[in-house]
Amino acid sequence: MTAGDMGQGMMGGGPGGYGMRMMRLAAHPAVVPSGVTSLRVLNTGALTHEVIVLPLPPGQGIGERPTGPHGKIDEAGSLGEASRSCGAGTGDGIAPGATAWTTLTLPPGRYELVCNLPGHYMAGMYTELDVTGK
Ligand SMILES: [Cu+2]
Repeated sequence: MTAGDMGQGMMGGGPGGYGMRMMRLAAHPAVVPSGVTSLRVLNTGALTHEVIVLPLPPGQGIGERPTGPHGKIDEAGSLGEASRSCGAGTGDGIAPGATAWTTLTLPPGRYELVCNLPGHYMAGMYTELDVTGK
């Protein structure tokens, strides 16, 4: 999957002003079988990003989580995180051009992959990953 943003050319708009949907996450593939999944994230953007895996509650769509005063969502219940440049698991964020990875065991269900750096979720950094039964 990839985590991207539009690069320096699009950074105007004042403090925190990234605008809507100028950052994105894309999962390839977006549907995987249950069991052990290796998540590999390439940061194609100009900013540092991360990817956190959260279960998607029934009836809830991606992008619907409320953001707090710091522009972050509640990441309680996270099942895994890839945020270490050129490494596995949790780190200080994925530098531009770097790859991060993590290995998860996911039961069937719907998941939301998010970047929870301040303001990034609001800017569109979320995508759905569906896990199917065998
Ligand atoms: Cu981000």
